[in-house]
Amino acid sequence: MSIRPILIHPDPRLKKQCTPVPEVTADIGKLAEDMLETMYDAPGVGLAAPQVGVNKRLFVMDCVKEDGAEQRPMVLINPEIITASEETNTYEEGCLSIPEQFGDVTRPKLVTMRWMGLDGKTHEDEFDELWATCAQHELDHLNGKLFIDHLGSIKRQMITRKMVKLKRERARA
Ligand code: K2U
Ligand code: ZN
Repeated sequence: MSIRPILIHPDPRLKKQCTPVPEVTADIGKLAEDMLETMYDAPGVGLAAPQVGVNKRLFVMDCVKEDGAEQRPMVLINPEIITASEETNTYEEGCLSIPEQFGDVTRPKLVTMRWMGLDGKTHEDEFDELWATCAQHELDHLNGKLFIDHLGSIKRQMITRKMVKLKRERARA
């Protein structure tokens, strides 16, 4: 397992539409394993493949329940939303590719998703609360969309300017 570098916005690789995964190979398994290790190290509750520079349609997540229930790492390949509730939830989102910046994003409170698992089989499950927010946030990543794209243009531009400055400082370090 290895921890991979996480791309920081602005980066064209974070804006690309990702390509479907035709089959689960050993490389996909290794990528998923590395993504989980990278996510836990960050730390985060989700991570999408384009965030580690791989424009394929898969993400990982592990939104441990507040009651501290056991960890449930999930790998979702070629995920799609099949139903979404009318009812919405607003959550102050962040992103590992946009460090220390936050903004309120409103999304459907409940989503039912279908995906291919590492077992190559089709899975379906309903997600609520943080899991629903996280799954939609990660699916946005696979479509080249960031949470700041749901914010007003002034706040989006302010955050982007801060990230440009951060990347310039990191390059000098
Ligand atoms: O895709 C990512 O950058 C991972 C995000 C996923 C996420 C964003 C907003 C809301 C839920 C999930 C990171 O996990 S951000 C860190 C974090 C940690 C705990 C709770 C929420 C966000
Ligand atoms: Zn993100």
